[in-house]
Amino acid sequence: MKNTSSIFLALIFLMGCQFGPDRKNTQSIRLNQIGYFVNGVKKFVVADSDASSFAIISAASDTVCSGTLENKGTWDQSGEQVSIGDFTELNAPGTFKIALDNGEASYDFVIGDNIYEDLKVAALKTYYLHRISMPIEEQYAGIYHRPMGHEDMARPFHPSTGKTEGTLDTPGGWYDAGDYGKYMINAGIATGMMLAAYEKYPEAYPDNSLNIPESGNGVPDILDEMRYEIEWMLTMQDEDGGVFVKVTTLNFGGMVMPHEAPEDRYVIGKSTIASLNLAAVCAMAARLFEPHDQKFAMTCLEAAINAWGWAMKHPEVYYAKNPEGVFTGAYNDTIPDEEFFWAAAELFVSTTEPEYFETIQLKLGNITFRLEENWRNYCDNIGYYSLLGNSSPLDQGQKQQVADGLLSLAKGLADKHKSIPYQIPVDHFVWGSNSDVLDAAIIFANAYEWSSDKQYLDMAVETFDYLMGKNAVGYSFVTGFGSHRPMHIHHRPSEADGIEAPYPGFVVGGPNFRLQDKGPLEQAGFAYASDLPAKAYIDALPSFASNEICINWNAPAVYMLAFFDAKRQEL
Ligand code: 9MR
Repeated sequence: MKNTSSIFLALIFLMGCQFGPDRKNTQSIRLNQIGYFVNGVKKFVVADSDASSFAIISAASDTVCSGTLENKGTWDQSGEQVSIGDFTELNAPGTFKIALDNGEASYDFVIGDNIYEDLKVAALKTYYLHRISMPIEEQYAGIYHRPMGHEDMARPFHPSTGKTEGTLDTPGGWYDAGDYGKYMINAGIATGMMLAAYEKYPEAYPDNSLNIPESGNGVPDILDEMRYEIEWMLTMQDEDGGVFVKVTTLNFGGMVMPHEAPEDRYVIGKSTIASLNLAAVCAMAARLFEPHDQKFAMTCLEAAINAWGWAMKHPEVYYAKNPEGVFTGAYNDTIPDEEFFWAAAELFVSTTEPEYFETIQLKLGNITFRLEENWRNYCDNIGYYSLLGNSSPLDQGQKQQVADGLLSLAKGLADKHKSIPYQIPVDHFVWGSNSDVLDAAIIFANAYEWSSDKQYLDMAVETFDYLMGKNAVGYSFVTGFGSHRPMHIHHRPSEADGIEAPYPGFVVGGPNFRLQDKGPLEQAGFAYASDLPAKAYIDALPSFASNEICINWNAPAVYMLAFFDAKRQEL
């Protein structure tokens, strides 16, 4: 990039002032639709365009800098010819747009030093909006207020729990997604990731930052929100320490508001992996709540130890598939290794007991990123982050082992990032792919924390740009944010509440080449514009496979927004 030169200005003049204010927005410029940090890396993609240079235009229509586009070739995942523009050197705050030499222009964006403040709050506030057993009040939720959803008292046990009679009081928690179920495994990874964000960046969501009912109680709001979920998780523990899998109806229900949805919800399944998720989260909660509420911290610790004990005695009780007659989310998993590692790591950090160290000691350097389905494949990464944290009892040499694994993983992802034309570390787009992209950004964030290597900070920023619009469909993938944003998410309350704009702050699933919803979409008269993997996204209500929202997809966004909040000064 170079600063505005006289040659460039002359060129603009000769081209008939094509960078003027009346140019049309174009979909070929894929930028972060919120904007860029003043001192941070600033890149955008231009797809399938004959442009070769760009200018950045200020709100006063001045050309403040310019540059040439770097051709990155064709991306097999999107079929596009991709160029990158880089205006990192522009470090003036303000509102701008990108103009190309072929007459195309971008949406407006900002350059600032706190660009994500509103998004940060909204991304975590979605969890309040999803609370199950209390009314969501206008003073906290504005136009999205609603009556209480489900009481979830005296819910019958499904035979898959091993119980043939009786009921369970299991109130509280968050709705999982576009459906009204609550699932232990997904609760585990979502809550665990946000507790990890809190442990690392405790200043990101202090008391009074969210305007939730508990704001002002002296406890950081993020902990209050996590507690609402954890208290539900605790109700799911059986007397013997084992943990039930989910509370749902037998089938997914219609597109109605929570308080209009049926109460015929069952407690379903009991498994090793559900128990280990509870153990991991409650072990984290034990140390993080300790300064605020010792009694609750002790309750959590006891629950974690009991759940661990049950899992050790029953290491292969799998919820491999839904039992007959149950059709809600399965979160089926038959490989408990990651969960054993994660739970043991958190229990070790919180208790320093050698028993837990035994499970993790041979795997200290083994962090991996088995892309797809964070709830199934890489919840153990949270354990690795905890082992690197300030409360970790590992000695320096052991920590170095963990860090070496992390840095070698990050280096592999960095190589990928450089080789993929969009400059992101992921080129595999399945159900919930946006969370995979964010989870890769978290790996960069942790690599930066450990190494202070600036390339990882830049890559974390660029990877987040993908979420906000630097992607192959040109959408900001977060409701309520960005110039071109999802409006028709697969989310029952957003559909049924009569309000045009969906709940704000939700990360949608994103491109998914498997198109599991193609049939229902076609029946409803919709069609994916493309089945190329990175373009397999549609902003349509029936698209549960690309346009749903989910608690485990917002959680990594919350983590990254806490990270950016803490690193603003370094950006
Ligand atoms: O996020 C889950 C994804 O990884 C699975 O491939 C998919 C199919 O099993 O299920 C997703 O989870 C859904 C859950 O089963 C029910 N609530 C909505 C979740 C998001 O779509």
